[in-house]
Amino acid sequence: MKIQQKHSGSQAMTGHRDETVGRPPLRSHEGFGKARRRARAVAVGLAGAALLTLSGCTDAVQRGWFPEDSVGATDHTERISDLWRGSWIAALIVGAIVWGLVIWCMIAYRRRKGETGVPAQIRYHLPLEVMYTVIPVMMIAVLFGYTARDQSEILDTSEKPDVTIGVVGKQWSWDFNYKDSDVYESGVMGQLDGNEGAEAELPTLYLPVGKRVQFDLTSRDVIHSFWIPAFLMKMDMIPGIENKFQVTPAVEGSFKGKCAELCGEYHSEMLFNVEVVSQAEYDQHMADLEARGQTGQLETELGRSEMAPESSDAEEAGNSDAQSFSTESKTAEVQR
Ligand SMILES: [Cu+2]
Repeated sequence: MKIQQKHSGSQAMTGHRDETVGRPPLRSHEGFGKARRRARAVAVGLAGAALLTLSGCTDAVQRGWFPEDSVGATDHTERISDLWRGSWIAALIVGAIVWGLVIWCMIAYRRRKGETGVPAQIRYHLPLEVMYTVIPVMMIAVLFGYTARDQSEILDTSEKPDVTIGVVGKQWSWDFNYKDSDVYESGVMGQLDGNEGAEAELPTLYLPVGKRVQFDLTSRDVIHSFWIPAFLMKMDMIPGIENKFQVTPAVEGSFKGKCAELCGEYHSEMLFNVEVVSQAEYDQHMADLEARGQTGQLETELGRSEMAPESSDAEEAGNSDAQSFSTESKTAEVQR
C-alpha cells in the first residue's frame, strides 16, 4: 500500500515534469504578457468584487443593520448599538473558533482506510471538562456585565425630566398626556386600506429636541409595547402598572412609532408618528392642543370607552364618521 502510494506520487511528479518539458516553451514576451494580463485581470476582478461587497454593506454593517435613522437619534442609541455590535462580534469569534474546531476534528480524526471498529474510548478528561465549563461561564459573565451596565444606564429615571408624557395604549391606538402642559392628544387607529395618506391620520407624538423626556407608560386594556424603532428601545405597557423610562432625543426629525406586543386583531395598525422638534415648535404644538380644547388629562383607567373626544383632530380631518364607525365596529367584533 505504502509502496503504491510512493509509486503513484513519483508518477505524478514525473508526469508533471514531462508535461512541462513536452509543452512548447513560452517563446515570446507575448506569451508572458498574456499570462500576466490574465493574472492581473483576475486580481483586479477579485479586488473589485471585494471592494463592492465591502463598500456596499459598510454602512449597514457599521450600524449592525440597525435602522439608518437610529444613528445618534437619542442619548442612548450609541450605547445600545455598541452593546449590540459587541455582542455579535463576540458571538462570531466564538462561532469561528467552534466551527474551526469542528472542521479540524472532522478532518484530523476521520476514519482512515482500513480502520475498523470504534476508536479508543476515553471516559474522563478533567482538565477539558473544567475548561468547557469555566470558559462559557466567563463569557456569559462578561456579556451579563455589559448588559447590566447599559441597562441600568438606559433605565435610569433618577434625574428630573424636562418633560413628562403619559402614554396610554389602547386597542388599537395611542393617547398622549402632556403632563407639564396639561394637554392631551387622543389617537384613532390607523386605517391601512391601501390608500395613500394613512399616516397623516395617525396620532403624532411631539418631543422637544435635546430635552430629557420621561415616558409614563400604561394601558387601558391588554398589554401593549411602546416602540420607536429609531430609538432602539421599547417598553411594555401593562394595564394597572406604570412603566417609566427617560430619553433625550438628539436630532430633529420625523420618526415612526409602533406597538411591539401582539395585542389583538388590529395590532399591525396600532401606529403613531413621532416629531422631534425645537422647543419653540413644541411649545407651539402645546398651544395648538390647548386652543383645540384638548386640555386636562385623559384617564388611564381600564376600559374600552371610545376616548377620542368630540373636538379631537380626527373629527377635524373630515372622515371622522367613517373612522370612528369602523373603529367601533372593529372593537365590537373583538368583544363578541
Ligand atoms: Cu398594541
